[in-house]
Amino acid sequence: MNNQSSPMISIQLLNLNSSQRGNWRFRESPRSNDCPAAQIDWLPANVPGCIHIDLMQNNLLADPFYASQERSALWVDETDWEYECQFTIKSDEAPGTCFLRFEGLDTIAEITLNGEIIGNTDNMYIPHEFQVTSMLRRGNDEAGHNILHIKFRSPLQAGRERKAKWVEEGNDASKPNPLDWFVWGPRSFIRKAQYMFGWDWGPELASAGIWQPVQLFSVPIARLAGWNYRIRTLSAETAVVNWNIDVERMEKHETDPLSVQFNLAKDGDFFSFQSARPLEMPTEDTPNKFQKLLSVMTPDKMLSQSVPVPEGEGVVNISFEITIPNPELWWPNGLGEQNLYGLMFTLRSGQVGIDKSVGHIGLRTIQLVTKLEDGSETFLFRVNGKDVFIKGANWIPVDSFPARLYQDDGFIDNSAHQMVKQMHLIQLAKDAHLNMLRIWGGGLYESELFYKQCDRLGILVWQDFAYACAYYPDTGKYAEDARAEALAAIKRLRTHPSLALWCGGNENHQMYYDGWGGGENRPPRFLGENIYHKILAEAAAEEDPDTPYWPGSPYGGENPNSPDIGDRHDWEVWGGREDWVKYSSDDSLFVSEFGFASSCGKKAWKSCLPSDQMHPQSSGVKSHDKTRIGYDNYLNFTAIHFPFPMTMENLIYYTQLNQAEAMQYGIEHWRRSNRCRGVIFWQWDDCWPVQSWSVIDYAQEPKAAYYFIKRSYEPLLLSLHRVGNTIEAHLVNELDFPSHGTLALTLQTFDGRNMLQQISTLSVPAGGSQKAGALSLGKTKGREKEMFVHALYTREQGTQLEKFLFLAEPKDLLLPDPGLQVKVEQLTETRVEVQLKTEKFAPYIWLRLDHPEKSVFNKRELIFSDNFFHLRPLQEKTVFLETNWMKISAQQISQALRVRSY
Ligand code: BMA
Repeated sequence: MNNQSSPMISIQLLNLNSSQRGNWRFRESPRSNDCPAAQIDWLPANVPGCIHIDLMQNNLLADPFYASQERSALWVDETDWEYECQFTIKSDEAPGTCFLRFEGLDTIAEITLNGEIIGNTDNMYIPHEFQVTSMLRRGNDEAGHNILHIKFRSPLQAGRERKAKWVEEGNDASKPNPLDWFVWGPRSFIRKAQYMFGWDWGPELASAGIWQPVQLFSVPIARLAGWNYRIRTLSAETAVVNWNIDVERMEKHETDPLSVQFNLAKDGDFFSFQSARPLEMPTEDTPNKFQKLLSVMTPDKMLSQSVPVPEGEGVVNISFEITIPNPELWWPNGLGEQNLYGLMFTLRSGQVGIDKSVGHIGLRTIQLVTKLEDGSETFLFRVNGKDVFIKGANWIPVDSFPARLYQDDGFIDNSAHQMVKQMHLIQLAKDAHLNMLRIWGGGLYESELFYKQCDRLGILVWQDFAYACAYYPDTGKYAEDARAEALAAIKRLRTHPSLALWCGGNENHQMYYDGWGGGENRPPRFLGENIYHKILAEAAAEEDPDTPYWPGSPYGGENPNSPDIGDRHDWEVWGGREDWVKYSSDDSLFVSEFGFASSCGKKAWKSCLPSDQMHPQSSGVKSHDKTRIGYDNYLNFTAIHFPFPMTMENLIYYTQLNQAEAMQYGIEHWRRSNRCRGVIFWQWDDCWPVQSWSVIDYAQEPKAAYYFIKRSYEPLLLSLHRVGNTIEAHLVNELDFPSHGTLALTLQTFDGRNMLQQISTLSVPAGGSQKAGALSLGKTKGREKEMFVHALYTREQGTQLEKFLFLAEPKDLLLPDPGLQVKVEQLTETRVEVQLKTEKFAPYIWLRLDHPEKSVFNKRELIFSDNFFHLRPLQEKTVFLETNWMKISAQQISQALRVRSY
């Protein structure tokens, strides 16, 4: 939307966020006449924002992320809050029909404009729009003074009241169950991000507020109300695409002559942020940039069409077909290019543009195959007709306060900003060879930029609907609300080529089947079933029939977590108290969750702990472990393989190494199998500083597991595995062409003596996984603690892959002093290399920068090109540090660099 063509007939936007026209304040809500005086009276507020952020900024709440302060924030969620904004509209502003639009309100709110109630909202995930033309005051000075007021109910109290009412009304309900606080608590009754009520990696900060932008806009004649497309046929020669565009005509403009100009341009993916700054938000100016781009496009790269808008009341629909010659397909990361076509729609009244919308599409097909040709079960994603082994991660929201994503602090250069962080985290996923992120059902439907970044980088999105680990009321108004939410989410996200799957939610089927909290306490029926099997399934089939739908995760078979049908979550390891070596007996068709927890890095710890609490047994450290398994159990898992961590540094190092080994062990087991069609580990990121299953912590520091996973997700994987007294080497080739080369398998002592070596030549077909060699361990003769197995695969082209395997637990290895030498060299102003050389075996080399608090080294850009790796005797290795703009010097890096080898 913009007002550049003609202020009289085009859309006019009045931004009501704090940074613009809105003058916002908040207070504690006087509950009733008995309690007229609120404790906290009007104070300045942020919009977008939330109550916790506002209380912190007004020094009324200590940061709940810090030490154990989360516990003293509960009162905030037991309170009702009010927000108010005063703004002026001049006489000549906002002509035509006026709308007040809230992109996101969290959650149960009553909205009043100039004393009149304009609506009640009850869903955090969907935008709310109100026609307010006659309620607005216009005029210069006082006459144009408006007051917008929003009252938010305490989500905890409202949830409890709704639950009581549901039961009173005689509905099916959960029987009293010791786990009711989680599976049948207030969150089941409020359509608000479920993790905000507390999770096994997140604090209980339910919060409330105006978490996304607020806009007032006026539409004189008509507006673009939405667009969609369906690919009818896709071949090497042509793509036939059907378009649907909705135009909303305002009252008295039912017959105005209008048209939509449609432009589609190959390479027009201006959202690929090709600017001096790597990450740029689309701005009001974006359509102009697109226009410029169109003007230099050659006709063979551009398609244009002008389509008349039918007469009618309200929303009218235009549909037409376009044939794109020589289509360039969109592929997931690792399988080809992410070709995008840029789009622009211009709504015209006569010759004057009155509204514009820009976007992009990708040409691809996607299928979820659940039966193979021979009738056997599978769970397989097929993109453009090609089978894809999924290498994924589960995604949780990047902050406990999701409003932080939308706060406008001029964030382009601010690497700590949550939207930039989101973009960066997806880039790291691409770098680590991921091809899918599963947006887990206890979180959000993510920001627009999230999906654009996934489109651009080839990351398929498995989108859960927002239901997780609970029974949900699923009839009457709850059913209607579930449908409205599903339609809004589907209509917003369906145009993204990255969108691969709609899924009913997380672990709800499994919870009912397993009878969490005691099987005898199961409710009389599966509460929520109507949502997953009818409402969501129907909404997806109606509005996005080309994207597959799956009722839940895990799902399939009588036991929804069966290894033989559908997808499976492996929590026998960790949750079921099994150690990670148990992954080797899991022969699932598709593993959509599995993981092992570890400590966050030092930077994250420093952000939330006073220095006297920086030890593994401090109350602050323990309150940043939510894993619900017991802190001792968590550390004892690590102690199976690594020394028990007694210092903070060892807590970080050993728990992270243990997690890294766990993830490598599981991923490579499933990649070697010819049965499993994908792995999505738990979990990619964190929402606060915490010890969790994440592989990148809240401070954006990749853990050891990040580097291990990156190696295990390589398209050509060399994997070592011990079976009894034999070490097997496997090659898994996901490339489009066969791999030929030589494999050297060596048994060597840590001080460099070769005990045994086998060399073989190999040829692994495209898409194949095969056993490439084996080494019998007869020679170790009880000296397993002194030696290791090394595999080196040298491809015909000369590039090499290597892998190591220990024959004893890392904690028991008898390691000589490695004699590690380190040298730092300046390559360019923004690139420095660290050269490493070792005399004897150097395991688990950890590079980090220890630096003062406010140093430039805090920038997330400074990530080592490799880390947490082994060096065999006499091996040399170079690791890079590179930034895209910030100057770094070898001298600074040398001073800050700490190198540790186990
Ligand atoms: C699964 C997830 C999450 C949880 C994780 C770790 O159950 O779906 O609910 O955080 O495991 O326990």
